[in-house]
Amino acid sequence: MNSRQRLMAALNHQEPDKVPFDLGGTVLTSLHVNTYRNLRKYLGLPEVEVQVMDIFQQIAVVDEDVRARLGSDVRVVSPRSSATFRIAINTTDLPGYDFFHDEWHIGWRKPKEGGFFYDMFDHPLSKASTIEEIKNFPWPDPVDPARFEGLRERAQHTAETLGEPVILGGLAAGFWELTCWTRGFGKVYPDLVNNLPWLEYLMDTIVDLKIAYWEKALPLVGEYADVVQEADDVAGQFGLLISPDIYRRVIKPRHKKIFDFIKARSQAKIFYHCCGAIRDIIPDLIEVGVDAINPVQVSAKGMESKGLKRDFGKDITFWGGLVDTQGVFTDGTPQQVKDEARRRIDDFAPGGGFVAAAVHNIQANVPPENVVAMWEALQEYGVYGAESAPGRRPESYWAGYPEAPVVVRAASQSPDAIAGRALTPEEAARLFEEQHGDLSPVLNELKDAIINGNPQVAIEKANKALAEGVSAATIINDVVIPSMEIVGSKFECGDYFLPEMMASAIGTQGVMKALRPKLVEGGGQPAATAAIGTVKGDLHDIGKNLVAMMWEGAGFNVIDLGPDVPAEKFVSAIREHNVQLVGLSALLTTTMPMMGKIITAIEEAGLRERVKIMIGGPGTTPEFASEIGADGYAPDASAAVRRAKELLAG
Ligand code: B1M
Repeated sequence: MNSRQRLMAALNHQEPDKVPFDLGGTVLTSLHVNTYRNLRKYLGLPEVEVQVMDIFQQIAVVDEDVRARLGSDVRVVSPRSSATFRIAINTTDLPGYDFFHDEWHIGWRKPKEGGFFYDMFDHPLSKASTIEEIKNFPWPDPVDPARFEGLRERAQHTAETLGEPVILGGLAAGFWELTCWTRGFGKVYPDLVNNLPWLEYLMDTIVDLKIAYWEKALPLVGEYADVVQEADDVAGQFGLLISPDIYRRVIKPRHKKIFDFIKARSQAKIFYHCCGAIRDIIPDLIEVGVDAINPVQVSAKGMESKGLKRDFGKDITFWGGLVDTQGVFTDGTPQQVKDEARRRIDDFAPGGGFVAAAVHNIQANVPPENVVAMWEALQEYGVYGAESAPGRRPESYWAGYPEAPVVVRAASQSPDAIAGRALTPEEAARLFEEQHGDLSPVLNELKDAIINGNPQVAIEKANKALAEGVSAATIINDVVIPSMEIVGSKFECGDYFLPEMMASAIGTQGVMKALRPKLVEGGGQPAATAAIGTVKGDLHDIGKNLVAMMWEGAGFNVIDLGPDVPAEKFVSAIREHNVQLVGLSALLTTTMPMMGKIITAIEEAGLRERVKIMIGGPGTTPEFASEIGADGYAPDASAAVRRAKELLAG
């Protein structure tokens, strides 16, 4: 069986000779360049100049010698850039960073010191508000002939000469991702709540560009296109970022349009990448024609391998999930990695429908011996028909094997709500009623505008209340803070997702901006001053922004230091602003150790006694918080408010 036959058998839910393996086959299943260099060395292969497969993620092209040695079965065939576009890296005009703009005019930057990746910092449509601006935007030409030069020949070579499957790359990223990247994450989620027609126009413009690309690429590559690659991240660690309802009303019809178009013109299977906890929408993905999901983030909520295979294994292929960089891959022993890989093979491989790959690109902190241990597990346990084949283990093996957890769909994704530590929305509403039930009409309207995520009305009503003589302190204490408590409880119980929560929080931010000067004039004080940032090396800021907004909504004066924040900046913020609460956010296992370093720096500056320190982010835990000497941990933005108040009170 060659690699092409092996992969196609797996995708058709048949057992090939062995589980197909993807190492470096796509931009979502490769290794960080540093890890790749280490792996080559570990395998005793000669030093080579490592080619970068994707400049943004700094992942490597896996060379033929490694592919042959480890038997990778997958190879992407991607379009080239348009004729007019070349990346021009600017090393001078943004202090501390190298940066460039891509052909969608999105700005990307990499920290000069210790930066692992290029990340977005400039979203070209972030200030746009009219349809005309979308129409007049200089969109890249999806059918520029330069993109397609040699595409068919490369596909033919891959399929016929190498006997490998052709994974046909798409135009840049998924339509939703491109919407987020051009508009900006901070704008796109609230737009889903209160600017939807405009946003839909933007989405449809991008969908049309993508379809124009597929219209040309598919007939050109023809019978060689085995798999096409699409990607749209819509989930985080504990659940979807958007509600299933918004997915179904807004995103799914556009996925369907693109996938139907592809399926009508080719036999290709659809590979769809989406990180995080996507269990709730897997049936929808199956319905719109997705054949394989990646990266199967088994550490995310509801994504346990055995349960996924049990519930969806007949209809979808799991492409990934072998070992997760959020777990033992990074800090476990090779034996632990092997055990983990073996368990995933056992779960996913029986009956086909499994393409073995790590959960997402293998990060810069994964030791090479662990990459090899993952591969060894596959050689030992991933051979169908063998004594040790998936599903043919001796009885002794199964003793002590974890049972597939039965997934009970809780209304809530939040650890605090599940544990009963959070107020339910009903309790929060009752409390509001008891404490502030006799609000004037304008304050009632302000409350509704905050809870329903209508920023403009919220600001208007706050100003009207001020004009009517209500004090800033009353507006904040009697309306803003308890309204945001209701919003937080809705988020924790799963009624609200990122868009609704951000829309409310943006309204609150605007209200607080208008009220703060009046509060100072009236001799009022903010509840506390907090400095928050995502730690150095980490540019994920959606969660941090949400925590900052919720803290602001709880009446704190918040100094948002941004993403990629070094220890010195936290230290100076504490000194300059008389900070009482420090918030550290990190989403990468490569940057979590930076949290400990920042705490040490605060100690060394003699400031530790002055502040409480809270941490959060999907890889962090209460145990990790105490290990590094933080005072507290919160799993989400609403819990972060509760914890902050507890810490400051204690
Ligand atoms: Co990235 N990414 N990403 N990413 N990304 C993760 C984190 C990852 C888990 C995905 C995966 O493996 N499947 C993975 C990390 C794995 C690991 O660490 N081992 C990962 C990776 C690897 C990467 C890159 C390296 C690219 C790559 O190779 N794939 C690259 C690195 C960039 C960098 O930082 N230098 C990268 C890039 C990106 C995008 C730019 C595409 C985008 C970020 C956009 C942005 O933030 N401006 C992105 C996204 C969106 C994600 C996922 C899909 C979602 C994260 C998110 O925004 N969630 C994520 C998957 C996942 O989480 N499982 C993933 C929504 C947000 C509201 O939740 O941030 O968790 P969250 O915040 C929550 C809580 O955690 C908590 O409250 C928040 C609100 O409820 N919280 C706190 C957060 N901070 C807190 C602080 C507190 C208290 C609570 O006190 C102070």
